[in-house]
Amino acid sequence: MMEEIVYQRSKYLRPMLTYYCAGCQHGIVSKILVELAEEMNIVNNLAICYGIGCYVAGTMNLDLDMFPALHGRACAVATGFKRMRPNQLVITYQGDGDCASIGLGDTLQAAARGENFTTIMVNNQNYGCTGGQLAPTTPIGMVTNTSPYGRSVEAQGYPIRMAELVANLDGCRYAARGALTTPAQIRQAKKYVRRALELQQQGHGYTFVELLSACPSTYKVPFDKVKAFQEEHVYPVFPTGVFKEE
Ligand SMILES: Cc1ncc(C[n+]2csc(CCOP(=O)(O)OP(=O)(O)O)c2C)c(N)n1
Repeated sequence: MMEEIVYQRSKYLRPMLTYYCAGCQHGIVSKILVELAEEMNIVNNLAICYGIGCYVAGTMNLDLDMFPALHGRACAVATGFKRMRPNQLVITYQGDGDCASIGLGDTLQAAARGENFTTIMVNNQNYGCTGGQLAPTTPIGMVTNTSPYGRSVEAQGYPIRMAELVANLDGCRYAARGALTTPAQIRQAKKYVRRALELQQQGHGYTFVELLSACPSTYKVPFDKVKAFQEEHVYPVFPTGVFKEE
């Protein structure tokens, strides 16, 4: 009987173990990136500037051109890179701690300047790689290592919704938020990243895609409760969709 191959791992995803925790969705973003790089035929013209977080180890899984920035500085580094190489497609790959906390100024200024690159911010609602501390994106009530009684408005204030915030800036042409748990969410998230890259190809200014990842190691719930946890605590705070397209 002939076997029909219906799916193959992208050759740009290295055949090696991942360093991500079980259930982490950074790896799904890796898959989206290599698939889009192949499908859009941009492998030789793509440069990914990554910040500091769990995803630093994950970069080893990708056979794409990548370079690091200091924690929070990816949008500043990518600005210089893109201005020197305007024909190259540039992505900053950042966590919510990297992009929305220490790097918030860099992100908003790049968006306001209308820099022509794409930021992918993976929002796992905490600082994952340093052990699960509270981030600007931690929902009210969520327990982290630095909010053991749950985030409270009195102590830590409100979470920041980055996609909506960036969408308010004139230099931002595209802002969307996707999720990565169900196959339908993953397909939609890939469409958001593709659209951002297409707009960048057309020279349309700053494009931003926030992707909601689970962080089972720090959620402190069993794996089979992660989806329910996201539905109860994460999606109500961070609605998915396109917030700006110009
Ligand atoms: C200037 C500086 N401050 C602090 C750190 C420590 N640090 C490393 S990663 C990180 C947070 C990463 O969180 P996030 O960007 O959300 O990525 P995640 O690990 O959750 O994917 C911090 C605070 C650092 N490396 N450099």
